[in-house]
Amino acid sequence: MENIARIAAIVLVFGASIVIVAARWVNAGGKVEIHATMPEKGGWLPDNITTQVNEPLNLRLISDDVVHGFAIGQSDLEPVDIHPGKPKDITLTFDQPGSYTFYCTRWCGANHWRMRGTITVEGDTSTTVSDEATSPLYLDLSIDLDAPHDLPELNLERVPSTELGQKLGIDPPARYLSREYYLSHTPNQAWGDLRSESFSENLNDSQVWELVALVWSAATTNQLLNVGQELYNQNCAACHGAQGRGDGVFALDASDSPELDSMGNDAVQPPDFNDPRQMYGASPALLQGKIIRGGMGTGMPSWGQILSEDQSWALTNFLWTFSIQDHKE
Ligand code: HEC
Ligand SMILES: [Cu+2]
Repeated sequence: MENIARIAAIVLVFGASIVIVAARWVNAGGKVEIHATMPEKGGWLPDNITTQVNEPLNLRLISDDVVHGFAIGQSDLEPVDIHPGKPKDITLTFDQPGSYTFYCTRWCGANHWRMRGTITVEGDTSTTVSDEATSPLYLDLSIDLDAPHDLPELNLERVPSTELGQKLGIDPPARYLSREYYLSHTPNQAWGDLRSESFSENLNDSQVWELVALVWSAATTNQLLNVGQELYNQNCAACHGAQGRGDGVFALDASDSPELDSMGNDAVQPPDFNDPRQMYGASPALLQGKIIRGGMGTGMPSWGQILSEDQSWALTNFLWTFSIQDHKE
């Protein structure tokens, strides 16, 4: 489907009894020990590792407090859990030079998502299959992620529903169904475009919103929405809430949560993804841009190093399920 790094991995679990013996062998054998603690206590140590392409990198993962998880962004490596008192040895072999982000996959605390580090893989880049580093769509479209996005006044009587849209018996013309149109338009813009079409002359305003729902749902599949949902539950719900209301357990304001303050977060509440006014002034390109670039100093992490591009779009598609009815079957 896409360029996901393939990393050969061997995972070994050591029982407590042989840990000490193994540790001695380790120091002689060129193994890198990585300690994990909650971010307030240091996160990954070290958080910067250098290795060579096609050479095995031996890591010993050790948790010094709670259960953490080790994973590498944009790769097919299965996350490895690290339990306190049970060091885990893994061997990774990278077949492409580059900079890889490793991160924690267990919600170990409010700052969990700050547990990130870098593995630099050195090697001959001339042999690398070209990455074709495409620039993110929000840059191509000159979307300013730091500007507050449009919060349009909407003449909405009900939440737009894909199912009701299908009942109108109107097939939106191909131009609305192109991927380019969907990615670069806000639902509010699409409503304006569809409202001015001759085929919608006899529709009331709510019915035109139903057409917007139809166009948005045509841009995705249930399979992608399922992928998006899984990623959302794993990475986003802790802040944004399982129902997208911005009320996840870690969406505390800083006054409630001194450790957030101490890490320099501004206490910004995540938005309510169910609120059409919040969502309908944003294009998929803008939402995806915020996901991959993240943090405007607000506590919204950046995910560009962790999610593949396809995953970031699957998540973007999924976010609309909160403000469009029957977006997902
Ligand atoms: C640590 C808490 C936290 C996590 C985890 C988190 N977010 Fe956020 N997110 C926020 C906050 C706070 C904001 C609001 C401030 C802002 O826009 O920068 C936000 C804003 C956003 C926005 C911008 C919405 C808009 O209308 O501008 C999107 C989109 C978003 N998050 C998606 C995600 C996705 C997808 C994930 C998971 C991959 C995620 N977030 C994980 C805290 C979080
Ligand atoms: Cu963690």
